[in-house]
Amino acid sequence: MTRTTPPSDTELRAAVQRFLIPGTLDDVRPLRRGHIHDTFVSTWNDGGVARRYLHQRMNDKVFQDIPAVMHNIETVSRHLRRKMSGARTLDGFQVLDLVPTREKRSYLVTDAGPWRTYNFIEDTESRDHCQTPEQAYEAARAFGWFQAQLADLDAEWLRETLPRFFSTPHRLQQFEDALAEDPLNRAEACMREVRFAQTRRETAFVVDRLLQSGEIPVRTVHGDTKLNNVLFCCRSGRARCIVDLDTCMPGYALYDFGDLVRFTAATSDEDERDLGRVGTDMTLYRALVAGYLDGTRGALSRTEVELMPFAARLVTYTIGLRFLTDHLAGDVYFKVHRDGHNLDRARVQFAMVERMEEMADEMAVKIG
Ligand code: GN1
Ligand code: MG
Repeated sequence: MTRTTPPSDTELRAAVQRFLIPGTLDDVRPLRRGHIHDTFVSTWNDGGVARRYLHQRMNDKVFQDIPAVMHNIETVSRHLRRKMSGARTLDGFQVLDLVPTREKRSYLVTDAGPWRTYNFIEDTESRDHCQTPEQAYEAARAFGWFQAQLADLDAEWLRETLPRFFSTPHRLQQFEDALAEDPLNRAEACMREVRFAQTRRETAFVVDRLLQSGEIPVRTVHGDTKLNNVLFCCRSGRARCIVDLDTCMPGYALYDFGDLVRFTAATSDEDERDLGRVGTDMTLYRALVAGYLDGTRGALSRTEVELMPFAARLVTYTIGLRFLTDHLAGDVYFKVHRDGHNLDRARVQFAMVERMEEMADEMAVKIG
């Protein structure tokens, strides 16, 4: 079922009250974040104590198998919790808890859609922009740590909720299909971006070939390593929790690193209209490299380390392809808030790829 309109206030309040939360609901309001789900934060009064919760109405057009998504999240959380053996934290990191429904299920289905609820981790904050190299280092260390913890999780336990999600050749195919179909006749007005995508099509196959030949391993990855998917401790500034496990699936390690660079080291917003502002901050980039190498704790092979700068370019190109594809297809996947929003996003990604190509020497990772 496609749901493009936000839930009504009545639907929202009814849904959140079906979760097993003590006390009475005081307030619930939208939190504008992410391109896929609708997110809300609620405040409850439990005998004078105020507590907050995070709710999401999941997008079941994108994630057509919600039980599989929830299975993956529960499997990963259980794996991390087992490693904690009763402690509240592991290496200073916490696990985000799902709040069950009153029927003790991990998610709820109402006429307005499928819902899930998380505990809000107090004293933490998420950031849309990276302000310091320390933040970049911490975010990369956290995602590296997360990946290292999942190295001994049997990949067979995870379902591939979005088939070939990380495969650039697959994204290229989707782009070529959308271009051939061009349902809204948008292609003509974005030939510059189309050509940009086409002239780099060979890079799309590099990682898939290395995976097929076994030169780099398949690893379970987070899959959406935006800075705002890390919760930072308000007091120490240290990374405390990794959130958004929707795309946690078998992939290649450097997808996570590439996506980190794409978002966290970016000198502009993902949808900036002034392309002169677009680029990669090299100080933040170096902090990301250091944090990611520390977080993965020597688990990466020499080939993987060498590929880090290439991965940054590849993932940025791939996300650019996805935005451009969605623009051509009529904005059916990513939420848009203005005309041409997906095209703007694609332009930013491609401009960033160009900058990274120019800086390839500077971005190389020294193996020592
Ligand atoms: C989507 O909605 P959000 O921000 O969690 C997308 C990611 C993209 C990202 C680009 C399931 O993530 O793959 O990298 O937008 N998630 C899905 O900003 O497609
Ligand atoms: Mg996400």
